[in-house]
Amino acid sequence: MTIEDNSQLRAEGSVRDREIVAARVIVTCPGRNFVTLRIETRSGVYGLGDATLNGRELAVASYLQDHLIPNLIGRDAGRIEDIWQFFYRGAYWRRGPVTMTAIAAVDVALWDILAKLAGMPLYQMLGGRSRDGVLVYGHANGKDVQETVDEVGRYIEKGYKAIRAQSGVPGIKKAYGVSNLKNAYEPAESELPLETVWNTTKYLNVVPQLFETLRNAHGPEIELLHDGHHRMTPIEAARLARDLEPYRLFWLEDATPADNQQAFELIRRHSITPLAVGEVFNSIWDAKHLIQNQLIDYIRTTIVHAGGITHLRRLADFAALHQVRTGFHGATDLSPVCMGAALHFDTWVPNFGIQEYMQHCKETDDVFPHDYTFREGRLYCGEKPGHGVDIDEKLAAKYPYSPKQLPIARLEDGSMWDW
Ligand code: KDG
Ligand code: MG
Repeated sequence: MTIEDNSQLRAEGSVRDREIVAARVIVTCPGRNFVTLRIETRSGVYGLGDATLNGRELAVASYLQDHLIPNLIGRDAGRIEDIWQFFYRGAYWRRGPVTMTAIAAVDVALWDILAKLAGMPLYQMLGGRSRDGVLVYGHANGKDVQETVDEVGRYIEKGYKAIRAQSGVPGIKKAYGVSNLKNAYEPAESELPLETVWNTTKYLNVVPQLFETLRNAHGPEIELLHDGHHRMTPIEAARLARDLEPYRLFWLEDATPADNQQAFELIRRHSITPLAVGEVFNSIWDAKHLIQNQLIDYIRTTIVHAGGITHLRRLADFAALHQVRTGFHGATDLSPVCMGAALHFDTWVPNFGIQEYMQHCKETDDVFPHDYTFREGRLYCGEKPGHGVDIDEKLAAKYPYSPKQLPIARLEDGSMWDW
């Protein structure tokens, strides 16, 4: 047999090994709901993708089960780009959070398979390390300014170098980002949406006070972040961004809804506080004007909600051309599978900014064994082939789905507002 014959046989063998023979959706609730896609190849090597869309989990599960999985069987798992294009470009109905979350789950599972077959950690497949560890920010909150300041102190003691601070607001019963007990903040807490009441004037009176007290208490070095969670109008957001300038925030997030990307021009005109947005975006088109016009400094869109690694890579490269850095969403409603994939991406991406890190509860960590670790304010992805996150299906089966939706917000006169 010639060398050519031999390599032809090897290539055919690899394609046979990579053939997708099965795929299934696993829905579980170890502390909160998660949807996971598992794709298996003829070789027995399998990959996992996160498909969790908070409060809309079963819509994505159905999109996968009823529409994508039947198209996957028999395909070559190594044709990641073509499969992505098949599901995105091939579908007449494009984009939207449900579609793009389902495509992301497929894409991440395929990257996981490819890296496992290559025997390499995923970051290596993307182009290798750009950094040793990934700077993360934790979540501190309290019922008032002093409690929040104390909580930030506790995060500093735990080694965090960047901390998001959210405080309760006098006159608002349930301010965004503030937990009831000492547990991590978990907004999807009831089967039908909890109705909360919002007042921007009251909020705007507290936030500058919070950051003045934080800087006085904890000094100039710690990186401080804040999430406006889409509540302000553009001119209110501009005012807050300007009021916060003396306290040098790392970023002000979701200052105003970005459905109209031009809205950020007004904030930019008035302030030099860095801006972050995009956790609810699901494609590069949601961010095009914002990035091209340098209206933001950080793009929050992450792997699970925007078409996976294949699409995020394009978004990050486009952002790099305009000095916009990544700052991936990493709340607890994104599963450890998403976190694992995100950390490999963060380890590679040249224009990395920061990664959000809200720790999962023990039940979640037990269902999703993973090899990423936290040390001195940074997360480190592991060296196992793939993205390094697995699922214990027997344990997952002990936590049945529990329907929960995110809250809604109304103004004091009853009008609907952005939550
Ligand atoms: O599902 C919604 C949460 O992920 C979101 O409210 C968390 O805004 C958030 C953040 O910045 O983590
Ligand atoms: Mg946010």
